[in-house]
Amino acid sequence: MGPGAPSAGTSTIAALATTPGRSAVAVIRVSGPGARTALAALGIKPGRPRQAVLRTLRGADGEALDRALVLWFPAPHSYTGQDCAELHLHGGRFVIQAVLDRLTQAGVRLAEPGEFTRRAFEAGKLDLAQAEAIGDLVDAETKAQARQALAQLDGELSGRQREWREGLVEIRARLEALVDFPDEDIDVGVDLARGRMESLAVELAAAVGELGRGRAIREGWRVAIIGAPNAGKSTLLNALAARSAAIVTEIPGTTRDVIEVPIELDGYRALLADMAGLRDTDDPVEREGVARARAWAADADVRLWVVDGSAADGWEAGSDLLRPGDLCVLNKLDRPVGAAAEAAAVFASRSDLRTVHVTLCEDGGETVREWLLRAARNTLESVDFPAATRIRHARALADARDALNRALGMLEEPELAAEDVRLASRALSRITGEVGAEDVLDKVFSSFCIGK
Ligand SMILES: Nc1nc2c(ncn2[C@@H]2O[C@H](COP(=O)(O)OP(=O)(O)OP(=O)(O)O)[C@@H](O)[C@H]2O)c(=O)[nH]1
Ligand SMILES: [Mg+2]
Repeated sequence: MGPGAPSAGTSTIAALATTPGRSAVAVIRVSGPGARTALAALGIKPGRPRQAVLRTLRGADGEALDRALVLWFPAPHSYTGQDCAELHLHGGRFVIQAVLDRLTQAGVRLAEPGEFTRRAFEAGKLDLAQAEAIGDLVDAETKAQARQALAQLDGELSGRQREWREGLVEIRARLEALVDFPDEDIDVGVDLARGRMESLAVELAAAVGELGRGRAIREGWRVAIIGAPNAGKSTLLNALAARSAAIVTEIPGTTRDVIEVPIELDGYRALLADMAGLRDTDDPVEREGVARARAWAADADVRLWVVDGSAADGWEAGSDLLRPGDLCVLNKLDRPVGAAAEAAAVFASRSDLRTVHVTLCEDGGETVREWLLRAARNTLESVDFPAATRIRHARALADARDALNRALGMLEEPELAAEDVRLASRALSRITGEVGAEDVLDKVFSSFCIGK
Protein backbone atom coordinates (compact mmCIF):
# COMPACT_ATOMS: atom_id res chain seq x y z
CA MET A 1 0.00 0.00 0.00
CA GLY A 2 1.53 3.27 -1.05
CA PRO A 3 1.68 6.48 0.96
CA GLY A 4 -1.67 8.14 1.33
CA ALA A 5 -3.59 4.92 0.68
CA PRO A 6 -6.74 4.62 2.73
CA SER A 7 -6.29 2.65 5.92
CA ALA A 8 -8.02 -0.63 6.67
CA GLY A 9 -11.72 -0.65 7.02
CA THR A 10 -12.74 2.28 4.91
CA SER A 11 -12.60 0.82 1.43
CA THR A 12 -13.63 -2.47 -0.10
CA ILE A 13 -10.92 -4.20 -2.09
CA ALA A 14 -10.78 -7.07 -4.55
CA ALA A 15 -8.03 -9.00 -6.27
CA LEU A 16 -7.34 -12.12 -8.21
CA ALA A 17 -5.68 -14.38 -5.62
CA THR A 18 -4.55 -17.01 -8.11
CA THR A 19 -1.98 -16.65 -10.90
CA PRO A 20 -3.17 -14.45 -13.77
CA GLY A 21 -3.70 -16.25 -17.05
CA ARG A 22 -5.69 -19.29 -18.08
CA SER A 23 -6.31 -21.86 -15.36
CA ALA A 24 -8.89 -24.43 -14.27
CA VAL A 25 -10.08 -22.31 -11.38
CA ALA A 26 -9.41 -18.67 -10.52
CA VAL A 27 -10.16 -17.18 -7.11
CA ILE A 28 -11.15 -13.55 -6.61
CA ARG A 29 -11.17 -12.26 -3.05
CA VAL A 30 -13.20 -9.33 -1.83
CA SER A 31 -12.77 -7.69 1.59
CA GLY A 32 -14.33 -4.66 3.26
CA PRO A 33 -17.55 -3.18 4.54
CA GLY A 34 -18.97 -3.11 1.01
CA ALA A 35 -18.40 -6.81 0.31
CA ARG A 36 -22.11 -7.57 0.54
CA THR A 37 -22.97 -4.74 -1.88
CA ALA A 38 -20.25 -5.98 -4.21
CA LEU A 39 -21.88 -9.42 -4.35
CA ALA A 40 -25.25 -7.75 -5.02
CA ALA A 41 -23.67 -6.05 -8.03
CA LEU A 42 -22.95 -9.55 -9.36
CA GLY A 43 -26.58 -10.48 -8.77
CA ILE A 44 -25.98 -12.71 -5.74
CA LYS A 45 -26.50 -12.68 -2.00
CA PRO A 46 -24.10 -14.11 0.59
CA GLY A 47 -24.87 -17.73 1.51
CA ARG A 48 -24.41 -19.23 4.96
CA PRO A 49 -21.09 -18.27 6.58
CA ARG A 50 -18.15 -20.34 5.32
CA GLN A 51 -20.29 -22.58 3.12
CA ALA A 52 -19.67 -22.98 -0.57
CA VAL A 53 -22.69 -22.33 -2.79
CA LEU A 54 -22.96 -22.50 -6.57
CA ARG A 55 -24.26 -19.24 -8.05
CA THR A 56 -24.61 -17.56 -11.43
CA LEU A 57 -22.71 -14.29 -11.49
CA ARG A 58 -24.22 -11.59 -13.68
CA GLY A 59 -22.96 -8.44 -15.37
CA ALA A 60 -24.57 -4.99 -15.33
CA ASP A 61 -27.08 -5.96 -18.03
CA GLY A 62 -28.07 -9.14 -16.22
CA GLU A 63 -26.19 -11.34 -18.63
CA ALA A 64 -24.56 -14.42 -17.06
CA LEU A 65 -20.76 -14.16 -16.66
CA ASP A 66 -20.01 -17.45 -14.94
CA ARG A 67 -21.34 -20.15 -12.67
CA ALA A 68 -19.08 -19.94 -9.65
CA LEU A 69 -18.58 -21.28 -6.15
CA VAL A 70 -19.14 -18.46 -3.69
CA LEU A 71 -17.92 -18.40 -0.09
CA TRP A 72 -18.95 -15.83 2.49
CA PHE A 73 -16.85 -15.03 5.58
CA PRO A 74 -18.66 -12.42 7.69
CA ALA A 75 -16.65 -10.14 9.99
CA PRO A 76 -14.89 -10.67 12.32
CA HIS A 77 -14.21 -14.35 11.54
CA SER A 78 -12.36 -13.87 8.28
CA TYR A 79 -8.76 -13.55 7.14
CA THR A 80 -8.85 -9.76 7.27
CA GLY A 81 -11.37 -9.48 10.10
CA GLN A 82 -13.76 -7.74 7.69
CA ASP A 83 -16.64 -9.07 5.62
CA CYS A 84 -14.96 -11.20 2.98
CA ALA A 85 -16.09 -13.15 -0.05
CA GLU A 86 -14.28 -15.62 -2.25
CA LEU A 87 -15.44 -16.27 -5.80
CA HIS A 88 -14.11 -19.48 -7.33
CA LEU A 89 -14.48 -18.84 -11.04
CA HIS A 90 -13.67 -20.75 -14.16
CA GLY A 91 -10.16 -19.53 -14.86
CA GLY A 92 -10.59 -17.97 -18.28
CA ARG A 93 -9.24 -14.51 -19.00
CA PHE A 94 -12.62 -13.14 -20.06
CA VAL A 95 -14.43 -14.41 -16.97
CA ILE A 96 -11.82 -13.05 -14.57
CA GLN A 97 -11.71 -9.64 -16.24
CA ALA A 98 -15.50 -9.35 -16.53
CA VAL A 99 -16.01 -10.10 -12.83
CA LEU A 100 -13.24 -7.68 -11.77
CA ASP A 101 -14.72 -5.00 -14.06
CA ARG A 102 -18.16 -5.48 -12.55
CA LEU A 103 -16.72 -5.19 -9.03
CA THR A 104 -14.84 -1.99 -9.80
CA GLN A 105 -17.96 -0.50 -11.43
CA ALA A 106 -19.69 -1.21 -8.12
CA GLY A 107 -17.13 0.90 -6.25
CA VAL A 108 -14.69 -1.81 -5.22
CA ARG A 109 -11.01 -0.88 -5.50
CA LEU A 110 -8.35 -3.28 -6.83
CA ALA A 111 -6.08 -4.32 -3.95
CA GLU A 112 -2.42 -3.37 -3.64
CA PRO A 113 0.17 -6.14 -3.10
CA GLY A 114 -0.18 -7.60 0.39
CA GLU A 115 -3.21 -5.47 1.23
CA PHE A 116 -5.35 -8.38 2.48
CA THR A 117 -2.59 -9.50 4.85
CA ARG A 118 -2.00 -5.91 5.92
CA ARG A 119 -5.65 -5.68 6.90
CA ALA A 120 -5.29 -8.96 8.80
CA PHE A 121 -2.30 -7.45 10.63
CA GLU A 122 -4.18 -4.24 11.39
CA ALA A 123 -7.12 -6.25 12.70
CA GLY A 124 -4.74 -8.07 15.06
CA LYS A 125 -5.23 -11.44 13.33
CA LEU A 126 -1.48 -11.81 12.83
CA ASP A 127 1.62 -10.05 14.09
CA LEU A 128 4.19 -8.67 11.67
CA ALA A 129 6.53 -11.67 11.90
CA GLN A 130 3.60 -13.96 11.09
CA ALA A 131 2.55 -11.74 8.20
CA GLU A 132 6.10 -11.98 6.83
CA ALA A 133 5.88 -15.74 7.19
CA ILE A 134 2.85 -15.79 4.93
CA GLY A 135 4.86 -13.99 2.26
CA ASP A 136 7.70 -16.48 2.78
CA LEU A 137 5.36 -19.45 2.49
CA VAL A 138 3.97 -18.15 -0.80
CA ASP A 139 7.55 -17.70 -2.07
CA ALA A 140 8.84 -21.03 -0.72
CA GLU A 141 10.34 -23.33 -3.34
CA THR A 142 12.03 -25.87 -1.12
CA LYS A 143 11.05 -27.98 1.86
CA ALA A 144 13.33 -26.12 4.27
CA GLN A 145 11.95 -22.73 3.19
CA ALA A 146 8.38 -23.90 3.63
CA ARG A 147 9.12 -25.53 6.99
CA GLN A 148 10.74 -22.38 8.32
CA ALA A 149 7.92 -20.15 7.06
CA LEU A 150 5.29 -22.38 8.61
CA ALA A 151 7.05 -22.42 11.97
CA GLN A 152 7.28 -18.63 11.89
CA LEU A 153 3.59 -18.46 11.04
CA ASP A 154 2.90 -20.72 14.02
CA GLY A 155 4.54 -18.06 16.18
CA GLU A 156 8.04 -19.53 16.78
CA LEU A 157 9.73 -16.18 16.23
CA SER A 158 7.08 -14.14 18.02
CA GLY A 159 7.13 -16.58 20.95
CA ARG A 160 10.87 -16.29 21.56
CA GLN A 161 10.66 -12.54 21.31
CA ARG A 162 7.81 -12.51 23.86
CA GLU A 163 9.82 -14.61 26.35
CA TRP A 164 12.71 -12.17 26.15
CA ARG A 165 10.40 -9.27 26.69
CA GLU A 166 8.92 -10.94 29.76
CA GLY A 167 12.46 -11.34 31.08
CA LEU A 168 13.08 -7.64 30.46
CA VAL A 169 9.90 -6.63 32.27
CA GLU A 170 11.07 -8.59 35.31
CA ILE A 171 14.49 -6.96 35.21
CA ARG A 172 12.90 -3.54 34.96
CA ALA A 173 10.71 -4.25 37.94
CA ARG A 174 13.78 -5.22 39.93
CA LEU A 175 15.62 -2.05 38.91
CA GLU A 176 12.65 0.13 39.70
CA ALA A 177 12.37 -1.48 43.11
CA LEU A 178 15.93 -0.31 43.75
CA VAL A 179 14.86 3.24 42.90
CA ASP A 180 11.68 3.13 44.95
CA PHE A 181 13.08 1.38 47.99
CA PRO A 182 16.69 2.53 48.23
CA ASP A 183 16.84 1.35 51.84
CA GLU A 184 16.79 -2.27 50.73
CA ASP A 185 20.10 -3.98 50.37
CA ILE A 186 21.23 -2.34 47.15
CA ASP A 187 24.17 -4.61 46.50
CA VAL A 188 22.09 -7.76 46.65
CA GLY A 189 19.46 -6.22 44.38
CA VAL A 190 22.03 -5.05 41.84
CA ASP A 191 23.72 -8.43 41.78
CA LEU A 192 20.43 -10.19 41.12
CA ALA A 193 19.56 -7.82 38.29
CA ARG A 194 23.04 -8.07 36.83
CA GLY A 195 22.92 -11.86 36.67
CA ARG A 196 19.64 -11.84 34.75
CA MET A 197 20.77 -9.05 32.45
CA GLU A 198 24.05 -10.71 31.60
CA SER A 199 22.47 -13.99 30.62
CA LEU A 200 19.82 -12.24 28.55
CA ALA A 201 22.47 -10.12 26.80
CA VAL A 202 24.34 -13.30 25.89
CA GLU A 203 21.15 -14.85 24.53
CA LEU A 204 20.35 -11.78 22.46
CA ALA A 205 23.88 -11.66 21.05
CA ALA A 206 23.58 -15.31 20.01
CA ALA A 207 20.18 -14.60 18.49
CA VAL A 208 21.65 -11.88 16.26
CA GLY A 209 24.13 -14.49 15.02
CA GLU A 210 21.28 -16.77 13.96
CA LEU A 211 20.41 -14.43 11.10
CA GLY A 212 22.95 -16.25 8.92
CA ARG A 213 21.09 -19.54 9.20
CA GLY A 214 17.61 -18.05 9.06
CA ARG A 215 18.41 -16.02 6.00
CA ALA A 216 20.32 -18.79 4.25
CA ILE A 217 17.25 -21.01 4.52
CA ARG A 218 14.86 -18.27 3.43
CA GLU A 219 16.85 -16.69 0.60
CA GLY A 220 19.26 -19.49 -0.26
CA TRP A 221 22.66 -20.57 1.00
CA ARG A 222 25.19 -18.44 -0.89
CA VAL A 223 27.97 -20.50 -2.46
CA ALA A 224 30.76 -18.61 -4.26
CA ILE A 225 32.99 -20.39 -6.80
CA ILE A 226 36.33 -18.58 -6.76
CA GLY A 227 39.85 -19.09 -8.02
CA ALA A 228 42.39 -18.11 -10.65
CA PRO A 229 41.38 -17.74 -14.31
CA ASN A 230 41.04 -21.07 -16.15
CA ALA A 231 40.93 -23.09 -12.93
CA GLY A 232 37.65 -24.75 -13.95
CA LYS A 233 35.12 -22.61 -12.03
CA SER A 234 32.58 -22.44 -14.85
CA THR A 235 33.01 -26.16 -15.48
CA LEU A 236 32.12 -26.73 -11.82
CA LEU A 237 29.10 -24.42 -11.98
CA ASN A 238 27.78 -26.25 -15.04
CA ALA A 239 28.27 -29.63 -13.37
CA LEU A 240 26.41 -28.55 -10.21
CA ALA A 241 23.66 -26.80 -12.17
CA ALA A 242 23.37 -29.79 -14.53
CA ARG A 243 23.21 -27.42 -17.49
CA SER A 244 25.52 -25.24 -19.50
CA ALA A 245 24.85 -22.02 -17.58
CA ALA A 246 28.30 -20.47 -18.10
CA ILE A 247 30.65 -20.36 -21.09
CA VAL A 248 33.68 -22.63 -20.76
CA THR A 249 36.74 -22.05 -22.94
CA GLU A 250 40.46 -22.64 -22.61
CA ILE A 251 41.01 -18.86 -22.71
CA PRO A 252 41.80 -17.47 -19.24
CA GLY A 253 39.43 -14.63 -18.38
CA THR A 254 36.34 -16.09 -20.08
CA THR A 255 33.88 -15.27 -17.30
CA ARG A 256 33.43 -11.62 -16.33
CA ASP A 257 29.96 -11.24 -14.89
CA VAL A 258 28.79 -12.98 -11.74
CA ILE A 259 26.55 -15.83 -12.91
CA GLU A 260 24.06 -16.85 -10.23
CA VAL A 261 22.26 -20.18 -10.48
CA PRO A 262 19.85 -21.42 -7.80
CA ILE A 263 19.94 -25.17 -7.11
CA GLU A 264 18.30 -27.43 -4.58
CA LEU A 265 20.39 -29.42 -2.13
CA ASP A 266 18.23 -32.01 -0.43
CA GLY A 267 15.42 -29.61 0.44
CA TYR A 268 17.64 -26.57 0.91
CA ARG A 269 17.91 -23.79 -1.60
CA ALA A 270 21.45 -22.81 -2.56
CA LEU A 271 22.50 -19.90 -4.72
CA LEU A 272 25.66 -20.78 -6.68
CA ALA A 273 27.74 -18.01 -8.19
CA ASP A 274 30.43 -18.44 -10.81
CA MET A 275 32.59 -15.40 -11.41
CA ALA A 276 35.64 -13.87 -13.01
CA GLY A 277 38.98 -15.51 -12.29
CA LEU A 278 40.90 -13.45 -9.77
CA ARG A 279 43.96 -11.73 -11.21
CA ASP A 280 45.48 -8.29 -11.71
CA THR A 281 44.63 -6.98 -15.13
CA ASP A 282 44.66 -3.79 -17.20
CA ASP A 283 41.43 -4.70 -18.96
CA PRO A 284 38.79 -2.41 -17.39
CA VAL A 285 35.98 -4.89 -18.06
CA GLU A 286 37.79 -7.76 -16.43
CA ARG A 287 38.87 -5.53 -13.55
CA GLU A 288 35.24 -4.72 -12.82
CA GLY A 289 34.47 -8.45 -13.00
CA VAL A 290 37.21 -9.20 -10.46
CA ALA A 291 35.92 -6.49 -8.10
CA ARG A 292 32.39 -7.90 -8.28
CA ALA A 293 33.69 -11.41 -7.75
CA ARG A 294 35.58 -10.40 -4.63
CA ALA A 295 32.55 -8.60 -3.18
CA TRP A 296 30.21 -11.54 -3.82
CA ALA A 297 32.70 -14.04 -2.40
CA ALA A 298 33.29 -11.99 0.74
CA ASP A 299 29.56 -11.89 1.41
CA ALA A 300 28.92 -15.59 0.66
CA ASP A 301 28.10 -18.26 3.24
CA VAL A 302 30.74 -20.61 1.83
CA ARG A 303 33.42 -20.50 -0.84
CA LEU A 304 34.52 -23.24 -3.24
CA TRP A 305 38.09 -22.41 -4.14
CA VAL A 306 38.99 -24.05 -7.45
CA VAL A 307 42.70 -24.65 -8.11
CA ASP A 308 44.14 -25.95 -11.38
CA GLY A 309 46.51 -28.58 -10.03
CA SER A 310 48.41 -28.66 -13.30
CA ALA A 311 49.12 -24.94 -13.38
CA ALA A 312 52.66 -23.81 -12.78
CA ASP A 313 51.80 -20.56 -11.04
CA GLY A 314 49.04 -18.14 -10.19
CA TRP A 315 47.02 -20.83 -8.39
CA GLU A 316 47.07 -18.94 -5.07
CA ALA A 317 44.62 -16.30 -6.36
CA GLY A 318 41.63 -16.08 -4.04
CA SER A 319 43.19 -17.85 -1.06
CA ASP A 320 43.01 -14.58 0.88
CA LEU A 321 39.20 -14.79 0.74
CA LEU A 322 39.00 -18.21 2.39
CA ARG A 323 37.37 -18.68 5.76
CA PRO A 324 37.05 -21.68 8.05
CA GLY A 325 34.67 -24.26 6.63
CA ASP A 326 35.43 -23.43 2.98
CA LEU A 327 36.34 -26.09 0.43
CA CYS A 328 39.41 -26.32 -1.76
CA VAL A 329 38.67 -28.07 -5.06
CA LEU A 330 41.98 -29.29 -6.42
CA ASN A 331 41.15 -29.80 -10.09
CA LYS A 332 42.54 -31.33 -13.30
CA LEU A 333 43.96 -34.44 -11.71
CA ASP A 334 43.94 -35.98 -15.19
CA ARG A 335 46.78 -33.67 -16.19
CA PRO A 336 50.47 -33.71 -15.28
CA VAL A 337 51.06 -32.38 -11.82
CA GLY A 338 52.05 -28.73 -11.73
CA ALA A 339 51.63 -26.77 -8.58
CA ALA A 340 49.17 -29.36 -7.28
CA ALA A 341 51.67 -30.92 -4.96
CA GLU A 342 52.53 -27.56 -3.49
CA ALA A 343 48.88 -26.55 -3.20
CA ALA A 344 47.92 -29.83 -1.56
CA ALA A 345 50.62 -29.37 1.04
CA VAL A 346 49.36 -25.89 1.87
CA PHE A 347 45.80 -27.09 2.33
CA ALA A 348 46.78 -30.15 4.27
CA SER A 349 48.35 -27.75 6.76
CA ARG A 350 45.11 -25.80 7.18
CA SER A 351 42.84 -27.78 9.41
CA ASP A 352 39.97 -25.33 8.97
CA LEU A 353 39.68 -26.06 5.23
CA ARG A 354 38.58 -29.22 3.49
CA THR A 355 40.10 -30.41 0.24
CA VAL A 356 38.80 -32.67 -2.52
CA HIS A 357 40.90 -33.88 -5.45
CA VAL A 358 38.89 -34.05 -8.66
CA THR A 359 38.71 -33.91 -12.43
CA LEU A 360 35.83 -31.53 -13.04
CA CYS A 361 35.58 -32.14 -16.77
CA GLU A 362 34.86 -35.79 -15.93
CA ASP A 363 32.68 -36.54 -12.88
CA GLY A 364 34.47 -34.41 -10.26
CA GLY A 365 31.38 -32.24 -9.85
CA GLU A 366 29.62 -35.11 -8.07
CA THR A 367 32.27 -35.19 -5.33
CA VAL A 368 31.77 -31.46 -4.80
CA ARG A 369 27.98 -31.85 -4.78
CA GLU A 370 28.22 -34.52 -2.05
CA TRP A 371 30.42 -32.25 0.02
CA LEU A 372 27.96 -29.37 -0.45
CA LEU A 373 25.05 -31.54 0.64
CA ARG A 374 26.81 -32.48 3.85
CA ALA A 375 27.94 -28.93 4.52
CA ALA A 376 24.46 -27.53 3.92
CA ARG A 377 22.94 -29.99 6.38
CA ASN A 378 25.62 -29.33 8.99
CA THR A 379 25.22 -25.58 8.70
CA LEU A 380 21.49 -25.22 8.27
CA GLU A 381 19.89 -28.15 10.05
CA SER A 382 18.88 -27.48 13.63
CA VAL A 383 15.94 -28.22 15.86
CA ASP A 384 15.90 -24.63 17.07
CA PHE A 385 14.03 -22.04 15.08
CA PRO A 386 16.42 -19.21 14.13
CA ALA A 387 15.71 -16.02 16.04
CA ALA A 388 16.03 -13.97 12.86
CA THR A 389 15.07 -14.79 9.29
CA ARG A 390 15.43 -11.26 7.92
CA ILE A 391 17.83 -8.38 8.44
CA ARG A 392 14.93 -6.45 9.96
CA HIS A 393 14.73 -8.97 12.83
CA ALA A 394 18.48 -9.01 13.39
CA ARG A 395 18.56 -5.20 13.59
CA ALA A 396 15.88 -5.18 16.25
CA LEU A 397 17.70 -7.89 18.20
CA ALA A 398 21.00 -6.02 17.92
CA ASP A 399 19.37 -2.80 19.15
CA ALA A 400 17.91 -4.70 22.11
CA ARG A 401 21.28 -6.27 22.89
CA ASP A 402 23.01 -2.87 22.74
CA ALA A 403 20.43 -1.23 25.00
CA LEU A 404 20.78 -4.05 27.51
CA ASN A 405 24.56 -3.76 27.47
CA ARG A 406 24.24 -0.01 28.06
CA ALA A 407 21.98 -0.74 31.01
CA LEU A 408 24.55 -3.19 32.37
CA GLY A 409 27.16 -0.45 32.24
CA MET A 410 25.19 1.91 34.46
CA LEU A 411 23.74 -0.35 37.13
CA GLU A 412 24.87 2.01 39.86
CA GLU A 413 22.15 4.33 38.55
CA PRO A 414 19.16 1.99 38.42
CA GLU A 415 16.84 4.66 37.13
CA LEU A 416 18.88 5.19 33.97
CA ALA A 417 19.48 1.47 33.60
CA ALA A 418 15.74 0.82 33.79
CA GLU A 419 15.18 3.26 30.94
CA ASP A 420 17.61 1.36 28.70
CA VAL A 421 15.94 -1.90 29.61
CA ARG A 422 12.67 -0.33 28.49
CA LEU A 423 14.33 0.62 25.18
CA ALA A 424 15.55 -2.96 24.76
CA SER A 425 11.99 -4.14 25.16
CA ARG A 426 10.76 -1.60 22.66
CA ALA A 427 13.35 -2.70 20.11
CA LEU A 428 12.15 -6.29 20.43
CA SER A 429 8.54 -5.30 19.91
CA ARG A 430 9.47 -4.02 16.45
CA ILE A 431 9.82 -7.68 15.39
CA THR A 432 6.13 -8.35 15.85
CA GLY A 433 5.20 -4.85 14.70
CA GLU A 434 3.68 -3.67 17.99
CA VAL A 435 6.01 -0.73 17.69
CA GLY A 436 6.87 0.27 14.19
CA ALA A 437 7.05 2.87 11.54
CA GLU A 438 4.64 3.12 8.64
CA ASP A 439 7.46 2.84 6.09
CA VAL A 440 8.53 -0.51 7.57
CA LEU A 441 4.99 -1.81 7.11
CA ASP A 442 4.87 -0.44 3.57
CA LYS A 443 8.11 -2.22 2.77
CA VAL A 444 7.06 -5.54 4.27
CA PHE A 445 3.67 -5.70 2.60
CA SER A 446 4.68 -4.31 -0.79
CA SER A 447 6.92 -7.36 -1.31
CA PHE A 448 3.83 -9.61 -1.33
CA CYS A 449 1.87 -10.67 -4.35
CA ILE A 450 -1.39 -9.05 -5.25
CA GLY A 451 -4.32 -10.91 -3.72
CA LYS A 452 -2.36 -12.01 -0.62
N1 LIG B 1 42.09 -31.46 -18.44
C1 LIG B 1 41.15 -30.85 -17.76
N2 LIG B 1 40.63 -29.70 -18.20
C2 LIG B 1 39.68 -29.09 -17.48
C3 LIG B 1 39.19 -29.66 -16.29
N3 LIG B 1 38.23 -28.83 -15.80
C4 LIG B 1 38.16 -27.79 -16.66
N4 LIG B 1 39.00 -27.96 -17.68
C5 LIG B 1 39.26 -27.07 -18.82
O1 LIG B 1 39.87 -25.89 -18.37
C6 LIG B 1 39.49 -24.78 -19.18
C7 LIG B 1 38.95 -23.65 -18.33
O2 LIG B 1 37.72 -24.06 -17.71
P1 LIG B 1 36.65 -23.03 -17.20
O3 LIG B 1 35.65 -23.81 -16.48
O4 LIG B 1 36.23 -22.13 -18.30
O5 LIG B 1 37.56 -22.21 -16.18
P2 LIG B 1 37.21 -20.90 -15.37
O6 LIG B 1 37.84 -21.05 -14.03
O7 LIG B 1 35.76 -20.65 -15.41
O8 LIG B 1 37.98 -19.79 -16.18
P3 LIG B 1 37.70 -18.22 -16.30
O9 LIG B 1 36.26 -18.00 -16.56
O10 LIG B 1 38.55 -17.81 -17.43
O11 LIG B 1 38.17 -17.61 -15.02
C8 LIG B 1 38.46 -25.33 -20.16
O12 LIG B 1 39.10 -25.62 -21.37
C9 LIG B 1 37.99 -26.61 -19.48
O13 LIG B 1 37.53 -27.56 -20.40
C10 LIG B 1 39.73 -30.91 -15.85
O14 LIG B 1 39.34 -31.47 -14.82
N5 LIG B 1 40.71 -31.43 -16.61
MG1 LIG C 1 34.66 -19.11 -16.12
